[in-house]
Amino acid sequence: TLSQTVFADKPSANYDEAKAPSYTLPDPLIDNSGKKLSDVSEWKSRRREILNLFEDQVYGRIPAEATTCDVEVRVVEQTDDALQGKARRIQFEVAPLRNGKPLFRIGVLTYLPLTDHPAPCFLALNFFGNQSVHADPEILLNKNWIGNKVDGVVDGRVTEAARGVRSTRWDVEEIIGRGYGLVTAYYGDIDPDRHDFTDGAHSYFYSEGQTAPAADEWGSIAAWAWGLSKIRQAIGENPKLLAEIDSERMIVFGHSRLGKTALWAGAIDPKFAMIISNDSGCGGAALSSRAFGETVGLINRQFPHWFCDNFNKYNENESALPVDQHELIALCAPRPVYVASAQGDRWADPRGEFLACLHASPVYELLGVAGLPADKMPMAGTTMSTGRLNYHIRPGGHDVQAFDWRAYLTFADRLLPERR
Ligand code: GTR
Repeated sequence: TLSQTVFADKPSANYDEAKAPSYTLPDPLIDNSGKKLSDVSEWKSRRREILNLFEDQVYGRIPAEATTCDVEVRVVEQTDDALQGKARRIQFEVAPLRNGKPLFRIGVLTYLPLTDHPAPCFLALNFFGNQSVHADPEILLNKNWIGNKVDGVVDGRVTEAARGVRSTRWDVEEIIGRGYGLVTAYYGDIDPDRHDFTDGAHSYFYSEGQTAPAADEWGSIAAWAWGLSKIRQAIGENPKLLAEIDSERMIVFGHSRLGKTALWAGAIDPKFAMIISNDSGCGGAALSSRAFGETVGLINRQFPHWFCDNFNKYNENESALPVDQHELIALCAPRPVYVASAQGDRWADPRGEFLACLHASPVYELLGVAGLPADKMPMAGTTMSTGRLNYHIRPGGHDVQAFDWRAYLTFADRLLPERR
């Protein structure tokens, strides 16, 4: 399956702390000219510099036309009697527009608590289609190509047997019971996860004659992050959805490659109120400089379409990186960010994920809020109860489990802004 077995320790990687290279991280509070920031008013322009570096060197720039395009919403299905009468379900489509015409459609599934006010929501992409999230027979089956292997996906197409195949990763009842909604879409509706730039979001925004993104233009992670932002935009502009979903209290969440995506979505879209990265690893929350577990070279060779081509410059050459992933977390400041690891997921470098939070903390402090409330890795299975940056490592493997969801819900209870 996509979880433990395939992505456990891989022999080609280093797992020995003693063999991790020594490195000096770029300081988020020293600007490109070498000047140390002395005042919070200087953060805005420093943030722009860091964002530019990530755009040019890591994830790639999203074309301006894609960033600014309008979106259309089409509600497809709705009931107040979902999940044995405990939830409202709304299924809708979001279409980016050009000249008023839909380019393609992203299918969105929403479960909401039966409250009388718009609910704060987790917005998350999924790996296997919306029907994988819950066994609910009314979820529309995904019709697009799915490359990941799972029960019920036959020759890249979803069948009835693919209902609920990843329900253990989505604690829908717990989320609803605690007063939150879940908004989810299949990442392949935005861009199929394969090394092919003739399809998906990229293909709609090429300039005349262009067939692939330039070296500093968006890879698939940036496309997925853009899709998350478009879904948020669509909700924020639609009166019907706004009555159900509190668009100012949307938490962007993702696991693994989609955890990398959630962090980048938080960086490019300041309207996400909170950001959660579950086992995101290399190119997500883990420091690239440590070259522990999955490295820049390993990820670029296995997934040449995820990042922009410029990122290849740092294959086996991490010391040349002008940014590292603690600065990705810093781009989200002062918004709350939760980073989670799993003990059995050494491929994702749990210590590197912890250290990225630690080294993002000074930016939170400059902005006048508490960052990570620890300077040593916490014990496995424990959570933190203060700070706007939180981290845990739980026992078990590369996965999303009930422990993770409970920690995220408690974090959201504590730190989401008050309802307006
Ligand atoms: C792996 C990849 C990881 C992680 C994982 C996943 O193959 O090496 O970076 O993204 O896929 O998304 O499950």
